[in-house]
Amino acid sequence: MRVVVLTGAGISAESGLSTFRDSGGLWEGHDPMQVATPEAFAADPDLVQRFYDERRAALARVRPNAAHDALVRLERALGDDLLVVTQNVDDLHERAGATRVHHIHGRLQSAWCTTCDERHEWDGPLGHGPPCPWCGQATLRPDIVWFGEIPYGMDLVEQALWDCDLFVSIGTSGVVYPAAAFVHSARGATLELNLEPSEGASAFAESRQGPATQLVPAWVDELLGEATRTSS
Ligand code: BV8
Repeated sequence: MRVVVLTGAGISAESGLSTFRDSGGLWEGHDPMQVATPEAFAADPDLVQRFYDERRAALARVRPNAAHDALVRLERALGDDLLVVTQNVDDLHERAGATRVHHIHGRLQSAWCTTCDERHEWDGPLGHGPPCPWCGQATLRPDIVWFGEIPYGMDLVEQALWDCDLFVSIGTSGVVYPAAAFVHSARGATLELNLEPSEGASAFAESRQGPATQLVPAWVDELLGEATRTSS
């Protein structure tokens, strides 16, 4: 059973990280086109760096929840037959113990030098213009895929969607592309787990509503239960 799981901000909501579009979500605080675009970074780098410095600092105040933990249980059972493709830039999947995670929109804890093109693990702020550890230039930007930029590892993702037996989408509104179109590339069965039906809910064979910390552990139990039953 090869499974591809897509996650969005909804899986980290119960850990205390605000989502993008829900009321009080990030976007209300900051106009997305103001902060998550290369144009915005060119126009006002301090604003964009502050936006991401705040979110990077917030990671220290939150921890993975039962939904992240359940996906680690699934990884332990499926091994290489599981791939978690996340739109999230937080590190909660990895802090739960996940190893098979691909961040298509980058990571808060990575800094990218626009002079030497090197990427560096980064926990602190970038707003004060620290030098690049490799070339020394003060040209480090958040290693985040902004609107208008090409998501990371699309070939890997498209191949996994083509090969999968089951595609499951968790905690995403289905508004941002190309992630919102993955359900159409998935050749296997499709399932959505979300607080409310997403924009693309009708494209899924099944759509369940509820909080991720309840839906995801229950679904993993079900899948592993099935796996145990069919293998015995
Ligand atoms: C690109 C990083 C070319 C930054 C992000 C086609 C049609 C229309 C537009 C486009 C199109 N193709 C491209 C575009 C343009 C654009 C786009 O999609 N615009 C939208 C706004 C219309 N896309 C791009 O620019 C992309 N680049 O297309 O390049 C290309 C494409 C393919 C191959 C080669 C080249 C780049 C997009 C990436 C932008 N960066 N994030 C940052 O984090 O600051 S996007 C950002 O928003 C997130 O990463 C995420 O991807 C996205 C959506 O957010 P969600 O994660 O879904 O969160 P949201 O708040 O929206 O929803 C939360 C959901 O969870 C809700 O449904 C809620 O009900 C649920 N929920 C809440 N609590 C819970 C819960 N569920 C369960 N339990 C809970 N407790």
